[in-house]
Amino acid sequence: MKKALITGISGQDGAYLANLLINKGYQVHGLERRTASNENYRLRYFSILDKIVLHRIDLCEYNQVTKVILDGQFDEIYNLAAQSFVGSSWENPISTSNINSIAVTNILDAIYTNSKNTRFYQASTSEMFGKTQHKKQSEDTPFYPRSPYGISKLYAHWMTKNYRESYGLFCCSGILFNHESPLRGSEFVTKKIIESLCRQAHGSEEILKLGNIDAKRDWGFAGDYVKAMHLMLQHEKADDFVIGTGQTYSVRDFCMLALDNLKLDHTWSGSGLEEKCIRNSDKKVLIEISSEFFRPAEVDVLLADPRKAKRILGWEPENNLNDLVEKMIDYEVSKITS
Ligand code: NDP
Ligand code: GDR
Repeated sequence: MKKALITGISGQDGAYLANLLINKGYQVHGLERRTASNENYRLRYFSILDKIVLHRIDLCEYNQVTKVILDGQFDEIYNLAAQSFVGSSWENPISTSNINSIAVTNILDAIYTNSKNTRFYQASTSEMFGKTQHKKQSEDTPFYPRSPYGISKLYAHWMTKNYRESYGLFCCSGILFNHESPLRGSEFVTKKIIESLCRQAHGSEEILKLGNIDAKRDWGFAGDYVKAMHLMLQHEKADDFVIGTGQTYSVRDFCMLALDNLKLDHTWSGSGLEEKCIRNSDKKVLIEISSEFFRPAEVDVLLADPRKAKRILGWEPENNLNDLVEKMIDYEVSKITS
């Protein structure tokens, strides 16, 4: 039986990955922080909480990290723990850097010192491309991060590569583009849109307030993306891979897909901060723009070139954006109507 450790197991990807590994027969251990607050609702959603060995440690404390890795002698470690919300990384640049950068060095060094045969996965991100000058982003595209989050992840990305090249450790970075699911945190734009529009379709008088709806992202389904993480650690050679769909859509496009799916006939009017989306039947404002949700520096457009992952790992996304929107709406509506 293979043994895996997942940091950030209480998050979206942690839950999908834990479920995947348990179904493959792994013994799964998870790290959570002492101040963990979400009561592992995502692990409960998959009914797997009682199948996981949980450890409560501080990933920024080297001695605690070392002990878990030395005692565990894991076959695979997936490092998913992070302050993952780009927007709040400007308000919390230091704590973001501690968990997203320094904690990764703690894990890498603990593996090097105590468990050299452990295979390591680092959750890198398309945010490292940031203000890219390239239409599509592959493993060879230069990085230009635009937020404390992107910069902290780039440090960890290079550190992962460095431990691979310096010591021959099996360390991979998955450069994952945005991926969403019914279990996405409510602060991220897709979940925020789906939650509010579902409530409005069921009678709520609220108005959805958004920031830059012209930003474009390559959005996929988290359930597909955790399969890529696992495939990377099964491959004969450690390497870095871009994971995405190869399609990009604006936040406005995402809103329109959700509005259509919910049969909310609508009209957009105005521009800039005055832009609104209005329901045709009763002229209720569904969406408006608020300066509160604009970022100090924006990543305008991201688009993956995931050909290497297809060629070497045989990985391809199984769900398109429509499938994703449907899954997210079904989940939300079932919560409202149950
Ligand atoms: P989530 O925000 O859903 O989960 C993040 C996890 O990290 C949670 O378990 C959270 O614990 C934990 N965490 C946060 N801060 C700390 C801390 N200081 N100490 C220990 N644990 C902490 O993110 P996702 O599941 O969406 O993403 C997983 C990883 O992949 C992250 O590293 C993210 O940056 C990266 N990534 C995500 C992408 C996406 O589109 N989803 C794309 C590319 C990369 P708690 O529940 O206690 O808050
Ligand atoms: P992102 O995801 O920053 O790409 O990071 P997010 O969903 O937060 O933003 C996507 C785009 O939407 C624009 N936007 C808004 N965003 C939020 N959250 N709320 C709003 O009201 C809003 N209005 C417009 C943003 O400006 C942005 O352009 C996600 C995270 O999962 C990271 O951890 C991960 O590394 C990257 O994806 C890839």
